[in-house]
Amino acid sequence: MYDVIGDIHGHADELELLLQALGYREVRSVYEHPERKVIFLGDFIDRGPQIRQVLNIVRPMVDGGKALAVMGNHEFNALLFHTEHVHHKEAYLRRRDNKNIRQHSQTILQLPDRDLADCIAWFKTLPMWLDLDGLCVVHACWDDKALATIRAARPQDEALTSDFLHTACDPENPLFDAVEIILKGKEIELPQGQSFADNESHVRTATRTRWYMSPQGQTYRTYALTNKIDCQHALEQAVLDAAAPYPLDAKPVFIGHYWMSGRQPELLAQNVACVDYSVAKGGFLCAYRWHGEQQLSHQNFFWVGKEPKS
Ligand SMILES: [Mn+2]
Repeated sequence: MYDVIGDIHGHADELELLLQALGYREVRSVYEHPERKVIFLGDFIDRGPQIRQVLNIVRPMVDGGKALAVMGNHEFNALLFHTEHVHHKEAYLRRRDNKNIRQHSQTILQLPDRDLADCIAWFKTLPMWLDLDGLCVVHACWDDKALATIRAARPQDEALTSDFLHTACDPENPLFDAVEIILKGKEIELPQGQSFADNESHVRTATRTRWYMSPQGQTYRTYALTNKIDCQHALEQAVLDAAAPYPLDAKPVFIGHYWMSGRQPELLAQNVACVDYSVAKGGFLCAYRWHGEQQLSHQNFFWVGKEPKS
């Protein structure tokens, strides 16, 4: 059975406290549990102060069979940031502009070049999702069509190739959208003239959606995965047509990524749990202790750290 742990973003102290609270103990410097394994949801790097320590806890657990892990968008971005573009000399697949450098800066500052290269090689081996007996795990969104597109480009979860990374950076190629959906979730444009300010005060005209819900009968406000949108228009037909809600009787799916806030973790649906509670923004590091249930319970959340500010 599994304990699913959300986005860590360089917060090793909280990770150790959480593992200890869940009954994991260090054996020859690797955390393990006699009966359980961790599943890490990705986003190990960037933002926080202890990125190297986090990787030094997570990697030996995964490599030693004490944990599984999927890739987060920050690991994927790091792969692109450090992969040279084959057609553009001295350019990288992820533009090294101020915004992208700022987002990745703590990782670059904290990891010596050799360690960083070693981590990049390891990130390439991470699967983008896990479809296990009784549960599914993905960083941001479970979408069968997107999974099939990625599967076709990476048949056996082999290490990501330079070819794959180049193709995934081409907005004209279906692999681009597929990776965006799986690692960042789905967004919809708000109706003309509508916008909102996100947590970092950026004005946005698109919003992340509650992709797992049926969009029928919903408004922009209720279908958005943020409470900052007031638009009460019904969703446009194109949004309804493009939606692929996650069936209530499907295996439970665990996600991270969404910087949730609140006094305590809540389920998104009876079979959908987000375990990212914003440890890197003063919130807490969260886990779900799964016992095999199809219908999830909010009582199975564990967390350490402060209550996230909303
Ligand atoms: Mn993320």
